[in-house]
Amino acid sequence: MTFSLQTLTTLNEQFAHPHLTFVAVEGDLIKAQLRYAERAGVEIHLQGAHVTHWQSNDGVENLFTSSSALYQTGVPIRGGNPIIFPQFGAGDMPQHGFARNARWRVLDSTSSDTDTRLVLALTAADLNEKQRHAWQHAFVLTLTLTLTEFTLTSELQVQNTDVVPFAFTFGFHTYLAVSQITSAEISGLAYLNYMDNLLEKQILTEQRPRVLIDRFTDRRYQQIPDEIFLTDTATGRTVAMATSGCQDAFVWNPWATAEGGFKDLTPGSYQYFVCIEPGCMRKQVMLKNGERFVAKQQLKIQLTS
Ligand code: TA6
Repeated sequence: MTFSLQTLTTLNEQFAHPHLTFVAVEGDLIKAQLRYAERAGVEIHLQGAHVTHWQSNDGVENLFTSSSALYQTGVPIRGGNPIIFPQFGAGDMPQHGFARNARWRVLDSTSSDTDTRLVLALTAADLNEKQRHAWQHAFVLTLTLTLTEFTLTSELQVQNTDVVPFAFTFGFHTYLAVSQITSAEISGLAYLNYMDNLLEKQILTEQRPRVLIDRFTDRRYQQIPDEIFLTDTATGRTVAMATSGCQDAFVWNPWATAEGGFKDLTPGSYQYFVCIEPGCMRKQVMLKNGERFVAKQQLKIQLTS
C-alpha cells in the first residue's frame, strides 16, 4: 500500500474547518489544533497521534507536557498522551514500540454542536524500514479523539489486516497534570494486585483506599475497574478516567530520585504530573486475521465548587 504524503497545505485544504487547523512545529513536524466551545481545545502531533495539550472549557490545562520535550522526527515527545503499540515497555523492539514515533495520517474530522472529532490512522505503510522489519504484520491502527467541554475521549482500534494472527501489548501513556504531586490522590486502585518494577517485580496488593505519590513509583496494577479518579486536593479538581478494553494500568512518577535520567524532563518536573496509563501490558492481546480490537480512555473533569 502506498499513500501520498500529507503536507501542511494539503491537510489544511482537505480537513481544516472553523474548529480545526494544522500548523507547522519546529523541524518538519505538524500538529493539529482542535477546538470545541469557547475555550476547550487540544493539540495533537501527527507524529505519534500524540495529544500534547488538553485545555477544558474552564481554561485549565489538564495534561503535563515537559518544557524540555524534544520535537524531532522519530523522537517521542515527553508528556501529554502518547499511544503505546505494539509493545509496552522493554522487549524485542525499542522501548514502548513504534506507534509513538511514527507519523500518523489524518482520515477525517467533524464538528457539531455536541463535539469535535479527529480521526488518525497508522498502517505498516507509514513505518520506516527498521520498524517494519521489527514487526512484520499488516495492521490498521485508528485513533478517534473526541472533544467536548469537559471530556477528551481517545478510542484506539487495532485491526488485523494480515493473513495470520498477531499479538500485542498497548497503553495510553497519560501524563495528568497536578498542581503539586503531594496534592494528588488516586482512587479506584484499592485491593488490586500490582507488579512493582522497583521491588524486583514482586506482586503486591494495594492496601490504601487512596494512593498518594510520595516517592519514585513504577507499578502495573492488574484488573483495573472501569473508572479511576485522580483528585488534586489543592484545587478540588478530579479527573475521572473511564476505560474499556484495558486490563491493567501503570502508575508512574520518577520523583527526584530518577528524573535526572530523563534528559527531556526539566529538573523538578516530577512535582507536576502523575502518569496513569491504562492498557493491556501483562498479557498480550491476541488478534486473529480480519479481527478488530477496541480500547477506550475517557478523561472527564469534575469540579467541586
Ligand atoms: O510508566 C511505564 C514506563 O514504562 C516506566 O517504566 C517509565 O520508564 C516510563 O514508562 C517512561 O518511559 P519512556 O520510554 O517514555 O522514557
